[in-house]
Amino acid sequence: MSKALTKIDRKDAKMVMAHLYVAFVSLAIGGLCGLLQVLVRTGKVQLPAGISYYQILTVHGVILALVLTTFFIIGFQFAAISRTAGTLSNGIRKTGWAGFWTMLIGTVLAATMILLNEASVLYTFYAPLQAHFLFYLGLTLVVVGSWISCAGMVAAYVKWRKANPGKPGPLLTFMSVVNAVLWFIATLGVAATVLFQLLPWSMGLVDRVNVAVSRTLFWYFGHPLVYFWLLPAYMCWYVIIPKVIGGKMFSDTMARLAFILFLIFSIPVGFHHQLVEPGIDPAWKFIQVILTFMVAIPSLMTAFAMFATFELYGRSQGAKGLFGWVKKLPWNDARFTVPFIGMLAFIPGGIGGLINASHQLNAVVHNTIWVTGHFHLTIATTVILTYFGVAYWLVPHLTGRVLTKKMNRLAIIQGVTWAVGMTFMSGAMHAEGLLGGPRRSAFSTYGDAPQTLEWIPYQIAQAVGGAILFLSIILCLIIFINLAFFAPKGEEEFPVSEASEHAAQPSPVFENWKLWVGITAALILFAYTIPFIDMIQNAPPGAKGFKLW
Ligand code: HAS
Repeated sequence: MSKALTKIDRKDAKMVMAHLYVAFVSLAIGGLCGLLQVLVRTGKVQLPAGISYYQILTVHGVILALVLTTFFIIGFQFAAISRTAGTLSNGIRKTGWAGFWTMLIGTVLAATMILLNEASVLYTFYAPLQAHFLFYLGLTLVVVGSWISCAGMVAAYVKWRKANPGKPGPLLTFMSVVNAVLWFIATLGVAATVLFQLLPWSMGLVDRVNVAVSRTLFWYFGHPLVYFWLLPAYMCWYVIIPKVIGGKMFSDTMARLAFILFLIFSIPVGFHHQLVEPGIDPAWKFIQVILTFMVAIPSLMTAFAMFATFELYGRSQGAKGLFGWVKKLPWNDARFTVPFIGMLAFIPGGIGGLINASHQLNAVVHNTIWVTGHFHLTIATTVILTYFGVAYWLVPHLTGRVLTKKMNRLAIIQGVTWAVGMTFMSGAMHAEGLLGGPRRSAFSTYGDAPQTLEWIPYQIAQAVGGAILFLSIILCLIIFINLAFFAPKGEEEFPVSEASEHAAQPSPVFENWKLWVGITAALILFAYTIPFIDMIQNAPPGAKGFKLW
């Protein structure tokens, strides 16, 4: 490899690696819980020592959906900023460490309460299920830690802008900042329900909680949360993948526009998770469904940009015919193939999302295991395989090692086994959901009701898929440990693509933050103010806490 490779500073690398260690330890714990769950749901296996299905399910959801993702994203975004806007200042690096430790303490606190069986409330922690107050406190620390880190990212961007007046911010840095701003605005909802409702209620300071307000605040946060997960994957698709395949980015402007559209449209859409809930006027649900279809647009733009990148590259290599370019793609390179499998999964995953968002169809699938199938395609395949694909070059880049041919081959096997396992598991979840099989539910034949007996073959298929996925997780962990500690020393590239020479310079308007944050705030106020007033003015007496486990 050439000596001209831009390396991330060693101190920055250490801070990023700390985040990645937590993310991959979370993968190991969460993956094991996932295996146990699918086994329990076959009806043939029981958990030992009185451990409940719901306790394991809570660990699985919290550690994978909240902990793994947040640590990976913050680590990756710091790496992206350090690589494209220059080495972090000491102050910003310290902010990164402060965020890391705050999040870690919060994680340990929340995990301890789950393990003590004081918080089997699942990852959505819906009221009136009531956890121990230390669980909510732990989650609060995770969010506060993430704010500290995101503030560090914004500070790095502001510093770069001051040093480079008039220039567009480096694309990966710009994208990281959009995701950080999205996160600040989105987490206000979860912070509000935890601080003002769930903490005082779980500490016994108040007796009852307004469930509709709490769930609405949760979903105000919960939907943009999925884009907080998705945007780092899109950073890889737009900026890193073109370089990996040897081509160029289709359009820098289009990438920036897609990210700004996510900022604007990803928040005022939470009602699409509450379409069957009472207490919300259907007109407001309808408005938020329309906004949900708007937030699909930047993903459709991304699909277009990816096809364009691949096709332009293929044709530059002499590809002929409509699909000749497919053959020119570097299928033997895990840095491309693993995220590519993620892209493919987003075709059915995205279609499933549009089905969920359609009000009438939502009545068919809501609270069925179809929804679990949907998010195992989106977060647990599209996003997570892209994260793995990133880790396969980022970890050796940070540890001063290389991705060897052997590990590259193993990584491709990892991606393919994931695809096979997920086809079985998520496919069977979708099918069982259409037959009415519930989600968030341990094994039961409900007194041998005939309808429930139809679900069992699908539950067995899910266990087969889940077992294959667990093997794939073991492969991934082997590769991670190898790249972190044992791979030969050397230089692994942090690939960053340039825009195609035909692409226009990005307009400065993309960095008019007052404009974009202003539009976002206006849309949020429009979509939520009246429904919130309604929920508070016409509130029922509220619910006492339930502990059903
Ligand atoms: Fe979702 C529920 C609607 C995207 C995650 N979603 C969930 C839950 C999770 C989740 C975790 O409207 C469960 C929450 C819970 O616990 O209750 N979702 C959508 C919609 C989209 C969507 C409209 N979801 C995601 C993403 C997620 C995610 C992304 C995680 C990362 N979702 C819903 C709704 C519910 C829901 C309802 C509630 C259901 C209920 O009733 O409870 C859209 O953003 C999807 C747009 C995507 C596309 C696809 C574009 C395709 C691309 C790939 C291109 C491929 C290439 C490769 C280039 C339009 C970009 C091809 C190359 C070749 C050579 C062929």
